[in-house]
Amino acid sequence: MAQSKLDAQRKSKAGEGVAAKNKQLEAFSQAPESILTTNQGVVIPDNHNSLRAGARGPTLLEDFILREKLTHFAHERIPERVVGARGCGAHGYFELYKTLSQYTRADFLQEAGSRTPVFVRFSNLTGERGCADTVRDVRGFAVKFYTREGVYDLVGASMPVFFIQDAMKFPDLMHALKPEPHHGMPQASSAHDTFWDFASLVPETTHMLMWLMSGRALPRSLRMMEGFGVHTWRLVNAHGVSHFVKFHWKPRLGRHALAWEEAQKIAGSDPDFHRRDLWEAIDRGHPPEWELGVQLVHEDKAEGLGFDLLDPTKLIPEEMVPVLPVGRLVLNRNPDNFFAETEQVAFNPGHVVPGIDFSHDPLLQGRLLAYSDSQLSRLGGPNGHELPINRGVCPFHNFQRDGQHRMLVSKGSVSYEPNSLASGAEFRMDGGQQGFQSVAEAIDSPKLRRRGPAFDDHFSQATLFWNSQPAAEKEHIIAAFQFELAKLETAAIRQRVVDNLAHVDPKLARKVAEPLGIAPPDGRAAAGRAGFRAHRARLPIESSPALGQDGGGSGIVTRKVAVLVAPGVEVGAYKVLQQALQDQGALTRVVSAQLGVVSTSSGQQLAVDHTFASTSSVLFDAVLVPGGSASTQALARHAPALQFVHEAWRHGKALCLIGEAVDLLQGVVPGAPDGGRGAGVVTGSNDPATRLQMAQEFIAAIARHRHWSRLAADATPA
Ligand code: HDD
Repeated sequence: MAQSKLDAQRKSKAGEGVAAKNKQLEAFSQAPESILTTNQGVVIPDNHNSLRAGARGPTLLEDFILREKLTHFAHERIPERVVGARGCGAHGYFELYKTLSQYTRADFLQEAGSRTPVFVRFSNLTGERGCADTVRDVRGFAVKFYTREGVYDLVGASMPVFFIQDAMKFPDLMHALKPEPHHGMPQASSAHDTFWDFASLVPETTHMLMWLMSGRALPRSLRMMEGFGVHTWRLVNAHGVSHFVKFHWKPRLGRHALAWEEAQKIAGSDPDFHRRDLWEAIDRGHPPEWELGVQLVHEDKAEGLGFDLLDPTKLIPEEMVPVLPVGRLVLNRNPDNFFAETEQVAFNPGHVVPGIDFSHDPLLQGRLLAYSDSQLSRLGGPNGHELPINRGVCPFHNFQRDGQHRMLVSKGSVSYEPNSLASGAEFRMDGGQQGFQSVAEAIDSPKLRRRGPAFDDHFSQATLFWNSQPAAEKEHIIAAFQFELAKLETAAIRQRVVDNLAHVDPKLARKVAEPLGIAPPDGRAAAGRAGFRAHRARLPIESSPALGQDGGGSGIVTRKVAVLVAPGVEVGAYKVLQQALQDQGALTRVVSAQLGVVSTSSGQQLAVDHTFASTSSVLFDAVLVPGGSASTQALARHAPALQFVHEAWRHGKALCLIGEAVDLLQGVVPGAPDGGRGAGVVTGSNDPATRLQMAQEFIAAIARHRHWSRLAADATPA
């Protein structure tokens, strides 16, 4: 019986899955009604007053309506994820460009053009469920593919490497990184003693520390962030031939970062910055996209790479093995209900489908146990796969039964195998070749607790990452180390960190140590410590542009531009610019001292979207100030307006100052070279002949994302 259902499902057309998943979710959804009932369906006569003995008398215990309501409320929380607690998600699909049948038998990777429904959840690693979005952290990038041959979860992250090499250290890492247990601080931050104590004593963390201190830990948007499968996985074809594979998600909008000061301010101005950004982009019809890329390594060639593919603190530089684009991920539908979907979704790296298999990466192997275990307590039992968001689109059948919250009504007397009683069933019900086949490799080794020799190389790829950064990004990394280490109470930990950094790059270590009041970095002292390994691989490349910050993508679609105005604003040129920005998919918002309208120099009225008090420059990508002498004078007298311009300037954002508005620069960045008119600052007049040219320059400046050199040029606190 099960066999025939499986056959039917395999014959269904690729792409029908997206509609099938939506239909399945729809069957469980509920819209608001005009009448309220209890959970038993009894109509509630009055939802404002409990039942009492007389209008001023005590409430009666028999009020089952009140009791049900209060009891449900008291139990409407489930434990948050022990890591990755803060997250947001979206529905969409994965579309394959061309068949990967040469490498894998995975059904969803066979047919060019086929679409597989997906649900994606992005998360912060460290913080609790209510933490701010823009904290310095690695982001989870978990993709659930509802394929015709089962659910496949690619549970990845925004960085291609991890802190540790062995799952044995995961609880230690997370205990060190999470708030300290005696006082529960700090929230969602690595800038505290226990984290750096652990990190300094476990030098295998060094490569990941470089990523964590870089702009990669401060994405401008989840839509502008890369994703990685991190571990080496395996693709296995129909003949059982296996290739090692690394998965990459490349964002269409390019990878872009926030400035650290900006990220901190956003955490206060809009703690939901990332989830709002994702929601609004989908809502406004700009579905974010990523390209799935694979790096394939024949199993026989893995030895020659110079590092161990099983070590999750290593990546394969793209210059050594190119990333082949194989398909695209499109997120085009927001969830209907945060709890039912985003909170209850349960990812598991152990959810694989035929054609995808595990490598022996010891971190991955530990994860295979951890997720279902964690979900047992989070979802309260073993039936989480029955929740609508977790259900596959293909039928499933086995003799597992019962347990908390079982929804399936399994029929018949048979719940064992083999059997001869289930109607139509054979005595044995194995799927044989149709089923998941593990790679049939011979393993004949002694049992031991030891890592491969190349795992001892803790620094060569950290150095590669450092060498790959442009000058401005190097400054950000140094500043990030300095910020984090200055927060520590224990000087000896600072010293150990910079001693380790001397093995990444002596100049980096020296610069980091400068303001910290410690001795100069001493690489030999680091080498003398327990846990330090001297092995260092020789890589065939010295730097890898793909590892740099701020890359790829073009255009300004969904970028937000603040337009600062005051009464008397001259809108001639502004209207042209606004139209040009809108045509390119950017969003303009008018900011002024008061809500309502401002009157323009020509007597028109311009609607205001925000006041200076209700928004902030950090929530925008660029700032446009139209001209007009009255308007400019009013803005120049209004401190929040000046701060808006100053902050945008020092955070390297594109600015366009029209006519008299150019004068604002004198007030905000007096000491800057060229009076602040450097890269990314577009100025122009209201002259109709130059408006289009000005619009094009401004659009190009926004598309560059940031003009980072300005951060170093201005030392004035914003
Ligand atoms: Fe993990 C959640 C990603 C190592 C144990 N992890 C979790 C989530 C993501 C990752 C994206 C959130 C899933 C969701 O949205 O529901 N984890 C990673 C990556 C890792 C990694 C990319 C390294 C390559 N994780 C890792 C290890 C262990 C865990 C080594 C334990 C041995 N991770 C968990 C967990 C979580 C989890 C405790 C918390 C809630 C859950 O799984 O369902 O089991």
